[in-house]
Amino acid sequence: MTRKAVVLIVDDEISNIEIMNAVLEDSYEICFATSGEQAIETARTVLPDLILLDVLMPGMDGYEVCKTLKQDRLLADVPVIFTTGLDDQDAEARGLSLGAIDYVTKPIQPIILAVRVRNHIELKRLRDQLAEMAVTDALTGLSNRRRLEQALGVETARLARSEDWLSVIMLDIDFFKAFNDTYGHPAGDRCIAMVASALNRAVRRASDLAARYGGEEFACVLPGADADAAMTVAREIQAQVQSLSIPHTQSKVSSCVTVSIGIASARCRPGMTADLWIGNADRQLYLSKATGRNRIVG
Ligand code: GH3
Ligand code: MG
Ligand code: MG
Ligand code: MG
Repeated sequence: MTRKAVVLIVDDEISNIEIMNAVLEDSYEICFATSGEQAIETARTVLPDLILLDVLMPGMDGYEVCKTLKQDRLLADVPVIFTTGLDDQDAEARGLSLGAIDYVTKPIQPIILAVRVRNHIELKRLRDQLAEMAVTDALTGLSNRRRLEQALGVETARLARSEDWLSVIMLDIDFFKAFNDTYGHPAGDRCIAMVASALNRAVRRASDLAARYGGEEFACVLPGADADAAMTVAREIQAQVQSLSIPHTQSKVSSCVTVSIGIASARCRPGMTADLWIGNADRQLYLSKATGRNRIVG
C-alpha cells in the first residue's frame, strides 16, 4: 500500500483549519500550524507533500513563510497553495511570484479545494518520478552518468574543505564485444544488469555511489575512502562479478565474464574537478586493460 500524502494546513484561525481538515482528512494525513514560525518548524520535521498556506497571519505572514520555504533546499520543491480571504489580484500575483503553485480564496469551496490539492500532489509525484528517471539508468537501475557527475562534483567540493580522502573506481567488462557477438545483444544486456547487481552488492556504504557510466563501463564514488579502503571495495567487486559465473567462451583471460578495474585515490584539494577524478580513474583502468585485464590497478 502506498503511504498517504501529508498535507500541512497553516492558518491562524482554528475554524479555517477545521473546514479544510474536514475536506481533506479522509484522503491525506493532515498536520497543522497556527503561525508562520510554527509552519516552518513543522514543515522541516514532517516534510509535507503539500502546504496550504494562509496569507494574513500575525507575526510571520504567508509571504514570508513561502520565501523561507523556497530558500530551504529540502522544502523548496514542496507545492504551496495560498489560502486567503483577500480577493485581490496583486496579492495573488505576489503569492505566485514567490513560488506558490496555486491560490484559493476563502470562504473555502470544498470541492475546488479537494480537486486542486489532489491535482498538485499528483503533479508533484510525477515531477519527482521524472527527476528520478533523469538520473537513473533504465537497464540496471543504478545511477546514471548524470547523477555520478553531479555527486562527484558535490563530493569533491565538500571533501576539499577538509582535505579528506576520496576514491573513484572505474571498471569495464572484458572482451564484451566478443560476448555480444557470441551470445547476442539481449544476453549482453542481461550480463550488464548482472554485473550492475554484483557492483551494488559490493558497494555497501550509504555514502558511496555506484553508477553505470556508459555501455559496459561502471564507476563508483567512495567519499572518505583512502587507497586501502578502495582496494578492498575493488576486490569485493571483482569477487562478486566472479561469483556470477557468467560463461564467456571467447574471453582470453577466463572462461567467465571478468572486469578490469582502475582506482584513483587521493586527498581532495581545492580546484580538483569531477573530470580530473574520472580521468585519473580511467587512466588506471586503461593500465589494467593494457597489462592483461581481469585485474585491479590502484
Ligand atoms: P575490452 O576488454 O578492451 O574492454 O574489450 P571490449 O570488447 O569489452 O571493449 P569495446 O569497448 O570494444 O566493446 C564494448 C562493447 O560493449 C561494444 C558495444 O557493442 C557493447 N555495448 C555497449 N553498451 C551496450 C549495451 O547496453 N548492451 C549490450 N548488449 N552491449 C553494449
Ligand atoms: Mg489568517
Ligand atoms: Mg570492455
Ligand atoms: Mg568499454
